[in-house]
Amino acid sequence: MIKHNVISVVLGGGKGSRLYPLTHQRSKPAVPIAGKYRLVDIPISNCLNSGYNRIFVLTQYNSASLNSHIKNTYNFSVFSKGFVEILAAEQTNEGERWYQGTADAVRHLQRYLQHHDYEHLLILSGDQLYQIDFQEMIEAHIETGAEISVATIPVNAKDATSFGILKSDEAGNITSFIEKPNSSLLPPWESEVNDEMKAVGRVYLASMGIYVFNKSILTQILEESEGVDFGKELLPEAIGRYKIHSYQYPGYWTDIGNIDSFFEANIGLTDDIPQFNLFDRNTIFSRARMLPPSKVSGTTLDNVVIADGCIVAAERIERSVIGIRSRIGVGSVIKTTYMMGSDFYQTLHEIEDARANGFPLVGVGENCYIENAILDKSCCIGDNVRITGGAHLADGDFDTHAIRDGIVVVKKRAILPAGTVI
Ligand code: ADQ
Ligand code: ADP
Repeated sequence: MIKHNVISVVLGGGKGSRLYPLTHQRSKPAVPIAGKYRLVDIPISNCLNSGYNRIFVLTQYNSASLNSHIKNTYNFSVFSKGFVEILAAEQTNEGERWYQGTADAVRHLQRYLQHHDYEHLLILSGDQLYQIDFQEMIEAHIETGAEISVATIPVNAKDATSFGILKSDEAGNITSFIEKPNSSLLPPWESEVNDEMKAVGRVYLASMGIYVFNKSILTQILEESEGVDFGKELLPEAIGRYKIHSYQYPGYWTDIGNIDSFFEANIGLTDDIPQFNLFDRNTIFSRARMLPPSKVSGTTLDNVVIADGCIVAAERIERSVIGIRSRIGVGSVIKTTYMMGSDFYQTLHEIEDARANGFPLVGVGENCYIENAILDKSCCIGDNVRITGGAHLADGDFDTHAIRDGIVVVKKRAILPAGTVI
């Protein structure tokens, strides 16, 4: 039974420049993860699994893939009040204007919220991998009499500089907050944490960028403050003025804002017991595509997550995620790679045509070697291509691919002719 009157807001992304080139042709919430989902499916599924089905997704710009994904995935019955609605910055009536920050995005949403009945606004980041029961968070928010709640998690000193760090009193009230402190400022920000956390140096309490606001408080704060960002302005300004509760989350949570963390989050799914559990009772919702089952011939698969609709004849694949409709040719070896798959199948006729003209087919050709790479959707990798990502490669941006932290990211629909070496 859902007792709470909640609307959720997913902050779908600023420019997404840290995820370039994956965000070159699509908005950040639409970036494909885990072979068959989109980033935005994670926060939305968390909301739906918590019983909260009124959801806005705020994004800087609309993309065809985001729209079609939301439209084709989140359909509620006419008997339900549920909706998932995208609001893009460029679409406001005041003309084209970028959201200046997270709070500014929510300030724009206020107009739309007027027409809805709710008590609590649950604000979520769009680029994180986690499974939380938000009902428990809202329950704690109400029980503690909080006006604002912030979900928090202990982190180590290295990570602490990338997050909002806070201190709370024994009752869990947040007494101070600093956004992304540099390491010289860190020492006084240590918190009391349990022995397990202390043993691994996770002694700083980080904001997960997940907030609950009482309706009237949020309206007041957004009116009073000129700030455009929750972490930089609104939260620090609210300390001491409102009752802000720290909801400490004990489970797995990771921020997937850049290529390196995006790659790690995907490859992490291939671990024997992954920290993020796809095989959970709670469904992660995504588009139901009605694809055929995958067909694998003569391949040794070791810690591989493989989505629907693939045709795989590779020699060996290890520690990799293979996305929908992937085709991988005979003799190829793929290691520690996230292949997103394809949006379409080539027909037998198209395949014949491409072969006759010496064009690589969509997917990975024969006798390729691919390691430490992300292959965006629908790339055409010719036969005998070698991609060996790693620390030896400097960051760079090229026609067909980019290199970020040693990871080779082959761009969407890129064509790598037979024999290419990266
Ligand atoms: P960051 O993630 O660095 O820190 P920010 O860049 O503001 O903060 O992003 C928060 C979320 O909002 C992300 O999902 C982002 O994509 C989205 N977003 C950013 N600008 C947006 C805009 N203009 N319109 C729509 N969406 C936008 C925040 C907090 C920290 C906290 C970390 C936890 O500020 O205190 O520790 O999240 O990840
Ligand atoms: P992404 O998944 O990379 O974010 P989209 O969801 O926009 O991007 O990609 C799906 C697109 O692929 C759809 O617009 C669809 O029309 C297109 N598509 C489908 N079939 C074919 C095809 N046979 N050839 C080229 N494009 C196709």
